[in-house]
Amino acid sequence: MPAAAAAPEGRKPIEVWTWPTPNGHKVHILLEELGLPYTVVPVNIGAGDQFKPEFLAITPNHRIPAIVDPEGPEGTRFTLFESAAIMIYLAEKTGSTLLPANPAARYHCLQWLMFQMGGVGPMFGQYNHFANYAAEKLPYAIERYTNEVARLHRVLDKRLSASPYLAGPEYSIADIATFPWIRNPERRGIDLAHYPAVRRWHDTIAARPAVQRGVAVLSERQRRGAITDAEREVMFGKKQFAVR
Ligand SMILES: N[C@@H](CCC(=O)N[C@@H](CS)C(=O)NCC(=O)O)C(=O)O
Repeated sequence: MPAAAAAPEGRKPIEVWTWPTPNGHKVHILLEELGLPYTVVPVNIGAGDQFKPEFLAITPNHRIPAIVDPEGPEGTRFTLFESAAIMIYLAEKTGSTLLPANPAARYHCLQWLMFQMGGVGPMFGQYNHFANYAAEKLPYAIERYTNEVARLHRVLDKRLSASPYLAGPEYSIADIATFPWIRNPERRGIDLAHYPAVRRWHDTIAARPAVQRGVAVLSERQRRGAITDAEREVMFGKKQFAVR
């Protein structure tokens, strides 16, 4: 079980600019695990909120999640985007063992965090794009990302056959970053029966109360059903590439 740092009295809430997607859920889950006070600022990425000036003032990349910590490293307002940077920041800020202090354990944790950021996230995201979002179904692209999604599940299954958690014996931010991408495997054509170690790990993490609270954040705003043409235009149309 993780040793999350106790939240000191009187800490000002961290603003989380977010939406109920895997990258948003990582930060929601971590905040819940750490017991840090936070407020949610919904950024409806299907309606174009990510292009609003107030959000662009926090992140030039117009992607959720981003945070505003009123009590940053110098004790002053501090903004941060990129989910892994946010996770490292929050774990270090609280001295949590969710980012281990021991050097070898810490680098293994960062290794699997980078594996999520550079592999699982982008590849699963491209699978979603071509298989679920793109109006035109391109067989080559769907096959390419179907294969990558399966390959990455095999890598995870091998690791989790040898270790309870991604970084080693303890639950860490690497697990928190990866878990939201493994939830709802049917959306990626994945049957976890073929990846028993991933399923054991998934079920262990899914049972954690903080994880359940984290994935519930903004769940009432989650899209049910297929992407609409209007959402497609916002996310993949001209607007996306017009931001300066
Ligand atoms: N590498 C970024 C990826 C963030 C990202 O892709 N966020 C998506 C939602 S999961 C987003 O904001 N999409 C808005 C858009 O595509 O316009 C991170 O980990 O924070």
